[in-house]
Amino acid sequence: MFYENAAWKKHKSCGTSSLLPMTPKKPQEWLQVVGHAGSFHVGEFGTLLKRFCEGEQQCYLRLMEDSLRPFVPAYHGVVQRDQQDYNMMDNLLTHFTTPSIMDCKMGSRTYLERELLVARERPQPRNDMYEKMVAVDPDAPTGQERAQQAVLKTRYMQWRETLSSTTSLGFRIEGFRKSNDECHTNFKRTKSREQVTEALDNFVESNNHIVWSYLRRLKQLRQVLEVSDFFRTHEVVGSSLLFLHDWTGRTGVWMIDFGKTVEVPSHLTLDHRSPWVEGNREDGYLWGLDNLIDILTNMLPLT
Ligand code: I3P
Repeated sequence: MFYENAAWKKHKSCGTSSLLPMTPKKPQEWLQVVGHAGSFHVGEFGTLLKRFCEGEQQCYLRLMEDSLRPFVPAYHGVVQRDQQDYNMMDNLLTHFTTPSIMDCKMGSRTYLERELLVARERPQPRNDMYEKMVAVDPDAPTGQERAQQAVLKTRYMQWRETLSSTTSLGFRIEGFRKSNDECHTNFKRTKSREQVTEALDNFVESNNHIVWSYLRRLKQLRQVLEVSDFFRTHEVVGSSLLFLHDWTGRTGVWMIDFGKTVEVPSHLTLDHRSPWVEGNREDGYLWGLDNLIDILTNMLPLT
């Protein structure tokens, strides 16, 4: 069962989209809070079906052969439902009991370099993004944007990045749902370390054991990212870390959403920490992970 009215983003076949499922009183009862509405179905045998995107499929196929495999949902190929193709992957919630779940969008940039080129060559100002912008800050549009009642997508994305912690910390909280069904999705202006810390503390309900477990997993992930062939050769944009914990103390973090992850030309390798300069394809993913680890570490009492 999908809770489509609450979907944050409209449906589309590719691009980033993730899930915040509802407390699974029955395994098939899901709530899509973050993600493009209608992009997901719960499959059989503990699987999740995500609307097909070829770029994402290529990433999953490569990731299944990479050292990052333990940090992504297992990929099981393409299936059809009602004449629509879906990528089938493990449903990460299967082994949790009424979990709390959080989506953090990683990186200091949320649009691909190629999107920037397209925006320059064929600018397509968008009214929906203008509306979303003025809803948050009526003073944000320029005079020209106000006259057009429209903004370019890249301009909107950059504005979102600087308004949130994406630019300042290299990641942002997109939303979370706690095991008691409390749902928080209003993080567009959550920018400072203090604001992010407060939100994270709310998510883990000040439970140091959970923080410690997340930290251990994130440090393992960082070690693997630093040696992963896949990671070194891909611009990873719009990808999220999915955090899950439940009352048993079980925790997990996985990388999800590879709809905007693209291979870079062979003469480039990325370190994911260097500042972005157009052409270097750097995405700030590891810089963001460093900051996230640092913030979580500071939430623990000094020993
Ligand atoms: C959306 C968000 C998504 C983006 C979407 C934006 O803004 O930045 O990441 O999808 O673009 O509308 P917001 O979070 O403020 O609602 P992609 O990452 O797939 O580009 P879209 O409207 O073109 O789908």
